[in-house]
Amino acid sequence: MTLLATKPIAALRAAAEADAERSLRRTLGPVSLAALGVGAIIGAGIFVFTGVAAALYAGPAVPVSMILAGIACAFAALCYAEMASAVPVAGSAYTYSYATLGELVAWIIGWDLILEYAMGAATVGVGWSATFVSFLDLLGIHVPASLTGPPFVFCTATQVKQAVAGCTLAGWQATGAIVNLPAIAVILAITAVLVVGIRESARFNGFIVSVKIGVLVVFVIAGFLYVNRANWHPFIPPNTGTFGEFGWSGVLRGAGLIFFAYIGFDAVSTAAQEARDPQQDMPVGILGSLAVCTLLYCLVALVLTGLVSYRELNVPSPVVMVVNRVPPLAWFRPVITLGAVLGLGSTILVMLLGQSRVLYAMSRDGLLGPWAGKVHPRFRTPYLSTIYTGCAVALFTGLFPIQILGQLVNIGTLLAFVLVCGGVWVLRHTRPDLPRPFKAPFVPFVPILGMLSCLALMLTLPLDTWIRLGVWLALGLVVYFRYGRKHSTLRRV
Ligand code: ALA
Repeated sequence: MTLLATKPIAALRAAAEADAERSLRRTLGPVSLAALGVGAIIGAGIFVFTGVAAALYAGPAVPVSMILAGIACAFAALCYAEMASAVPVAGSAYTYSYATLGELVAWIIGWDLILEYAMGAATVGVGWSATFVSFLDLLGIHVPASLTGPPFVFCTATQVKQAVAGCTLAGWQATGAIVNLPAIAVILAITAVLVVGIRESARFNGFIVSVKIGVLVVFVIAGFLYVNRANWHPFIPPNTGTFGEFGWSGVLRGAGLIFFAYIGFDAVSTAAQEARDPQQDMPVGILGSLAVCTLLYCLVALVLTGLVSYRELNVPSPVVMVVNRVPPLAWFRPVITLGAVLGLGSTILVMLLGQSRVLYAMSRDGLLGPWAGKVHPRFRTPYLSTIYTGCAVALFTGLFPIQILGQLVNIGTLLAFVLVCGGVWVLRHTRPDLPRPFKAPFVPFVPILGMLSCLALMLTLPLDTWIRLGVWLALGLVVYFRYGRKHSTLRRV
């Protein structure tokens, strides 16, 4: 059997029907679909990365970066939706590609999704920690800095030039901190919740989504009153001479980083089979949630860069910092801090849940060891994969700086998008017969533009990030050829 062996879609559907988990079938309209997307999307991207993107790459032009990243996501999202509707089973890009593109591509995507979900959770964990520490400060509880940061940070030449705190030499630098303890604690706590299997109830999720959006809307409205327009000039600060450090290349690199803020829209595409009228509602749901987020993000970024100089925004929780800096907004600090703590917590939960499901699916297919598929006898959750994921994520969130983690998440997710867009195009030729309740419009243009725009965003990321991706994928291939290929249930059948 070749590396291109695919899993029969009929078998997938039958398995899905037998899966008791999937008994819930709702009829989602365009508005509920968009709300689902917005809930999954908003997280550390806006609360944390907007500051970094403005301070290091794009300056006040960070909304332009956001629009560019949003457009790339829109193309990819339409392709995701087609894939999800053609293979209507619970799962992620991993399952879709196994059914359509073959085992090797599925393995690569599954392995790559670890960067999206596990590293994503680690990234948001760091953002959560900074916000939580700021919340404790408000209560008069001060956690020592040595316990709230990574032991090392990576400094670019520009950060050294700008005398960014802690950066005296380019490259890895000791920070004096030992470990990011709150980040580890939140990951372990959420892991415990997932093992016990408390499902996010729809009402609780809805509440957190409203809180997240509510605090950002109030931030925009209240903040606009105190904007100092001088901070927006120059809108695109001149390039420093290095690619990606301000100027248009900086706007592009900013888009490569702020892309993080959009991850999660695939939640809408996975709900394709629950949509009332997928062909009509999915594009509205997906593009609608992307449009709402883009608008909100741009406004937040404008207020952020208008309240203080973009140079000051390279901090772990810029939104909270800015509110703190403007005395008339002091009343808002507890509200936005608590809103961010809750909102980021829910993003971590969704990501850890996604990761354990992908590992579970890979184990069920024989590509990973049986440990990842073990279901707890009482809680009925894939507890071992959840616990291992939680421990690994805790290690990364406790020891690594947020930019390094975030860039790795982005490059991994962008690669998955490129493969999914390519897959949709290929499938139109190889499996024209496949029923597709939702079809991406203007094929092949949409998939091609999706691939090109995601590749362009990947190219804006630093070389180090590419090297890390290469090492990760190489490791994945070793695992596949030494284990997965021999144990694949599809092969054994
Ligand atoms: N889009 C999600 C966030 O910004 C991953 O946290």
